[in-house]
Amino acid sequence: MRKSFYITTPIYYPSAKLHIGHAYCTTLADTMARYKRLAGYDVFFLTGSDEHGQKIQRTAEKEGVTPIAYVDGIVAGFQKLWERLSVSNDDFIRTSEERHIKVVQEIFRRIYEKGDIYKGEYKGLYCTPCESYWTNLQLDDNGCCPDCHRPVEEVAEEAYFFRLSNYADRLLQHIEENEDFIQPVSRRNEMINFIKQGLEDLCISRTSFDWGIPVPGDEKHVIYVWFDALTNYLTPIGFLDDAEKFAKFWPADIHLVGKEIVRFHSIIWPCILMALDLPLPKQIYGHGWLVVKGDKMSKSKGNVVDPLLLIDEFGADAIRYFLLREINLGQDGNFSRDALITRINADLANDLGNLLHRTLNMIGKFQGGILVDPAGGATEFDESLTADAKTAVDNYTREMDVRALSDAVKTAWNFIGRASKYIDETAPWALAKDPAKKGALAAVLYNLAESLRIISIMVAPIMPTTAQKIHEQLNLPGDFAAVRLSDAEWGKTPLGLTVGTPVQLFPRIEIEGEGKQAVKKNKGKKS
Ligand code: ME8
Repeated sequence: MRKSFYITTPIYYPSAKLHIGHAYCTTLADTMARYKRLAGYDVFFLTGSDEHGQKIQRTAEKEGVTPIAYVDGIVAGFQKLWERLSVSNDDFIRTSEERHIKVVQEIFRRIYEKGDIYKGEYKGLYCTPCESYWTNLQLDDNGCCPDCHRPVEEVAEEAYFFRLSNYADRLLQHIEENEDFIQPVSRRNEMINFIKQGLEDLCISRTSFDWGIPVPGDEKHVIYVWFDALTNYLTPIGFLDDAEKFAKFWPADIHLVGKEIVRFHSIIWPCILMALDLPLPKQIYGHGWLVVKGDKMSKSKGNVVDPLLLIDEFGADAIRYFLLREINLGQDGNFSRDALITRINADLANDLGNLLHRTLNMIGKFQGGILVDPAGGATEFDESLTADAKTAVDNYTREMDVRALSDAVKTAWNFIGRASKYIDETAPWALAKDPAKKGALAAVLYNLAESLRIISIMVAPIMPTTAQKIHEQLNLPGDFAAVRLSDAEWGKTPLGLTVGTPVQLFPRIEIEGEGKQAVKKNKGKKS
C-alpha cells in the first residue's frame, strides 16, 4: 500500500489582507507536500479560512454587508493568492461551509454526551481584535490586552465549557513520551512548562454575537472560535462521510503553524481529540515569524509586505526560494527587498540560470543540440561529478525528511555550484577544438545535461515552475508531473536527445541607488 501524508496550514482569518508572513507558512507547507508527492506518497494538503467570530461580524456590520458577503470577497483573494504562489493544496476548507458546520456540531454533541462539555458561567476580560480572553494579571500596564494593547471588555455570560482539566495528565504524558509531537524542541519545552502549571476548563461558546456555528439544541449560543477552527482539520478527510479516506489520512502527519498558535494546537486540539477517542496528530510544528527590523510583520504594526505585488514584480518561484533558503525552519527570519534581490541575482540568475544557459548553448553550438553517444569518451573529472550528484541527492533526501528545508535548498545549490565548476574543470570549448576529444566532449555535455535533470528534481518542491521549465528546456521525454525522487538516479537522460534552445530563467535585476531605497530597474521580463 502507498504511504500517505496529511499536512495542514492554519486556516487564516479573513479579517485582513494576507501578507508575506502568511505566505511564508503556506510556502513551507506546500514545499513539504510537494516533496512528499515527489517521494511517492499519497498526499493530502489542506489550507483554508477561519471565518467566524465577533470581529468579523463587527467589521461586516461597519461595511454594511452580511458577514458571509464580507468574507466571500476576502476568501476569494486568499484563493487567488495561493494559486499565484503555486500552492498545491488538495482542498480549501471554509469554516462557514455546511460540511464543516455538520462536523463541529457532531463533535460538540459527542463530547457533550460524554460529559466533557458542560454549561456554566463565564466571567472574564475579552479582547475582540485578538479573540482572546485574559485575566487581570495578564493585562499590560494600562490595563489593556497584552498582545495588541487595545482595551479589553468585561464579559459575564452563560457559556459552555470543555473539561480540558480532565485531559491534562494524559496530554503531558503523551508529550513527554513522544519527542516529535511538538517541534522544535524549544516549543515543546514551553508547552510542557505551561501544562505543568495546570489547565483550566475552556470556554467554548458565546452568546454576545451570532456569526458562528450554533450549539446544537441551544441555539442562542455559538461555538467559540478555537473549538470551531481546530476541528477544520477533520472535515475534509472524511471524518463523517468517508471512513476509508479518514483511516488513510488521520492522524495528520503535521500541523504546521506559527509559533504563537502552537499552544492552541498542542493543548486544546489534542484534548478535543482525546475526548473523541481519536488518535493525536503525529506532529505540531511551530515555525518562526517573518520579521521586519526585529518586529513581527503584522497589519497592526503597519509593516506588511503584499505578496501579490511581490509576485507581480519578481515571480512566485523567486519568493518561494527566498523564504525557504533564507529562514531556518523554527526560527524568525528577516524579510527585506534587498536581500531578496541579492538572492535572485546570485543564486537564481547567476548560479542556476547560467548553468542551464551555458549547458544548452554548448550542446547547441558543439553538437547541433544533440546529446551524442560518448562512445567510451570521458574526462578525469566525471567520476567525482557523478559521486557528488549521488551525495547531493542523499543529503537532500535526508534533510527534507527531517524538515531541514533550508539545508536541503543549500544542498541543491551546492550541487549547482559543483556542476558549474565541472564546466571550468573540463573546458568543453577547448575539447571542441580537438577532433580526438569528440568522445570526451560528448561525455561532458551529457554529464551536464544529466546534472541539470537531477537538479530539476531537487528544485521541484521549492520552485515548481522553474523545475518544469528546466525539464522543458532540456526537452526531456515524459510529463514532469510524473517524475519522482527515485528518478534522481544518475543516467536516466536518454542519449540521442535533442535539447531545446535556452531561454533565460531569471533575468538579473539591476539596482539603482543603495540600501533600503534601492529601486528595481527591471530590464528583463520576469520569469
Ligand atoms: O491564527 N510570519 O489565523 P491568522 C510568519 N485563524 N507567520 C505569520 C506571520 C508572520 N509575520 N503573521 C502571521 C490564526 N503568520 C487562526 C488559526 S488554525 C486552526 C486557526 C501566521 O490568520 C501565524 O503564525 O491570524 C499563523 O500560523 C498563520 O499566519 C495564521 O494566522
